[in-house]
Amino acid sequence: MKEKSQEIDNFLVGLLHDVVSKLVKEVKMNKNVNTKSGPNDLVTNFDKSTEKGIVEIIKEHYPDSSVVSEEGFGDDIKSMSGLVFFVDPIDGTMNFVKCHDSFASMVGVYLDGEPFVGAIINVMQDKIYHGGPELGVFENDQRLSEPINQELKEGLVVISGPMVLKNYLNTQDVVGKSSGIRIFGCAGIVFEHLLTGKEIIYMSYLKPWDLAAGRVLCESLGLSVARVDEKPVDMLQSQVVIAGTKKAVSEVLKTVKI
Ligand code: 2AM
Ligand code: CA
Ligand code: CA
Ligand code: CA
Repeated sequence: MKEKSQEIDNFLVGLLHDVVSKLVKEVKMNKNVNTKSGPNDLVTNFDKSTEKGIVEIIKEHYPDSSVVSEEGFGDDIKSMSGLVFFVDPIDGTMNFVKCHDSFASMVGVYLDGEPFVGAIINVMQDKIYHGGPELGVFENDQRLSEPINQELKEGLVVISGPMVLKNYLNTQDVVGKSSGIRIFGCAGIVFEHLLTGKEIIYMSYLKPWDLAAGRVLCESLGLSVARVDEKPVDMLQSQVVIAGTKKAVSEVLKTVKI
């Protein structure tokens, strides 16, 4: 299985580098922007074209796999059996539209429901975070070491803006117990920050493609990924997730009120 995960890891690194070289050219171009569920939920022509390209290449290389993706080019799956690729072509679409640098492309791969390989590319910095439980986690070619298991009071937290503003699930108490809050509007960039120890908690409502790659990488590097209701994480559902150091995640689970 290690050989298979290494092969998929190499495949994802090549695929996301190709995506980046195109997106960097497109970031300053006029974008065709549409709304989805509301005025802050955007999709552009580049989200769609990027996803279409990624899904086609995955299907060409792994024809027996399933693909779950945000903008509708993937499959509708009911089970996690076999090889499942989760694709978020542009994570942080609002940032992309506003020409902020914090956006990413992400692919997370699961084998029979278990985290297998993940890759997140920070497009504007051309840094790719990739690996899996059998490989370890890398920033480009550099192996990352496990972040220090800090307590909540020792580190910064990231919690989605709307959740904190409404004190949803008592999240303002979580912020009060920490070193402070940062908000980036891009799940992939926050996962990058957890892997490199810049922040120690990420709490947000995440869809499967927002979570898939980050969960693989966090768990492969000794970080915890839990559901706020402490049920097992379900990759076929959206859920409120708390990711971060083991100590801080356990403190957040005791602080939130569900
Ligand atoms: P996206 O840019 O791929 O849609 C977690 O907050 C993730 O949710 C973000 O990385 C972003 O991914 C998405 N998101 C942020 N604001 C959103 C909104 N208002 N509606 C829907 N999805 C949103
Ligand atoms: Ca979106
Ligand atoms: Ca996303
Ligand atoms: Ca997206």
